[in-house]
Amino acid sequence: MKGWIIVGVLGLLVLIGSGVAQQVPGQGFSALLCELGVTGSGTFVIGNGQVVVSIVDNGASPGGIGTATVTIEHGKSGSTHTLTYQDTNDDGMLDCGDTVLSVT
Ligand SMILES: [Ca+2]
Repeated sequence: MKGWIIVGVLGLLVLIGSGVAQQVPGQGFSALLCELGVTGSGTFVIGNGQVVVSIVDNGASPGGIGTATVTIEHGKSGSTHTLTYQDTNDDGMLDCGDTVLSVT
């Protein structure tokens, strides 16, 4: 079961890393926050370190709109994206339960 989650996360990250972030639904990224266990800023290693996701959360007013910088590294390549989110669960930071509005 855990393996399938990792495969799904890797698939999504490959999509993002391919430069088609604008086409990745925010909904997919919202699910990714839960799968990675994101709470604010942090670094998350997926698999055996094939993919490393670094998040710098700029915070949000509780219930408001926030932004975070997301860097995805896979092998020797990497990409940086700006994520805009609605702090749906009113805790002032990016975590599972928030709605990702856009990823650029
Ligand atoms: Ca939140």
